[in-house]
Amino acid sequence: MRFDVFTLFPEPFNPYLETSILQRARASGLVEVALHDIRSFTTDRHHVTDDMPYGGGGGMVMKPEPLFAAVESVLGSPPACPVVLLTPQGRIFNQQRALQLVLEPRIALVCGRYEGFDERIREHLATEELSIGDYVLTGGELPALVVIDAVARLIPGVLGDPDGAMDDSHASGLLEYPQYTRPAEFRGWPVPEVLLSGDHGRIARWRREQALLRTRQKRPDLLDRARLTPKDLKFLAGLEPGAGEPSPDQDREA
Ligand code: JBB
Repeated sequence: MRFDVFTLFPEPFNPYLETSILQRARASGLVEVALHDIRSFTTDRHHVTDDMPYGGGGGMVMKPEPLFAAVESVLGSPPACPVVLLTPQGRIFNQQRALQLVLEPRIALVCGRYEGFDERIREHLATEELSIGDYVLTGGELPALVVIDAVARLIPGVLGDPDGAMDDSHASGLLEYPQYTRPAEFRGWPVPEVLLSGDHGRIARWRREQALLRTRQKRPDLLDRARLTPKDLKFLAGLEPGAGEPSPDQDREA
């Protein structure tokens, strides 16, 4: 699978792309990331990529010409692959969208800077807008890396373990159960006895119940869409009423 990234700042991508899983995936040819510097597609003497907004007001706007030239010269016109604009105006990226995007052989990721995009970029170049969450960022580069990372992990063979991706919390729809490693007691804090019991049936049941409990506690919104067995439902139904404490940032899901 190939990602074509369009950015004014290609350099900061490399350190992360050269790390661990992504590096191995690229070395084995499962993932290809091509970085394209939008500035190199300017045609004016000063390589300008932004300009003042029509109608006045503060901030600078990303000019359309260099970006259209970059995307069209790399992907053709019109591009045959999804052209994803990373922007706070996009739908929130999630595991479900990652599972759909991994089916594409090629994806273009467009990273903005300044205070916004000329609207014609949204209307006539992007096929989709994605956000990674509700906070203010300096540019679309970190969101693009997030999308690359989440999607690349889903390509068969990228993770060592063939069904490793299915173990991840968002794949199952529940949060992870608590995990421990040695020592069995640290500063007087013991590992739960069940995990030392060697009783694999009991351990599996405990882990599932812990995953259900903490999902209800921390992210009750996820329970609606989790695939739950009749046994899971019975377990949840037997709990004291009242879901999780509302946490300060739990203005999720309206
Ligand atoms: C940036 C992603 C875009 O599309 C917008 C917008 C607003 C402010 C800045 C930018 C371009 S840089 S930050 C996160 C892209 O509304």
